[in-house]
Amino acid sequence: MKKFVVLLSIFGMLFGVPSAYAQYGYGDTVSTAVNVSLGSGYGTFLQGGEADIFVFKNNTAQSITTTANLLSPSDVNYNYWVEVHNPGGSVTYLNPWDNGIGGLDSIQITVGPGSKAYFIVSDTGTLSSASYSFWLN
Ligand SMILES: [Ca+2]
Ligand SMILES: [Ca+2]
Repeated sequence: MKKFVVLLSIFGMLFGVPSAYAQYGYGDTVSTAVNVSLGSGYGTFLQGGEADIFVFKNNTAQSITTTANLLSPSDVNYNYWVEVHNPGGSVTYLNPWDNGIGGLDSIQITVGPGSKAYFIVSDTGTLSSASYSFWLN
């Protein structure tokens, strides 16, 4: 556990990410998605049979453009897709480019006023004992 904290701290220093911990069993559904804000993120573990869902809510009157980033642990490939839920009820789906094992998968998105962007993180069949990181910048 101590090692994990140190690694996270180093990561935070490298990327300027204010990291926090998601909890097991947390963010498993759209209704319990973990809030993320611009310039912040999470370092956490993926467990078997669960999803980790993050959400960015644009509560302003302006469109907001941000880049989402998922850094897989060095020994596995995790992926995510984006669902932008618009106030009118429509949903836009986006898939970041997959950079494979240990890769950084990033995508720039624009979230309109009142829209919510959900980020659904999943494994590709293999879980790691190491943490992954997800953040917006
Ligand atoms: Ca979860
Ligand atoms: Ca990936």
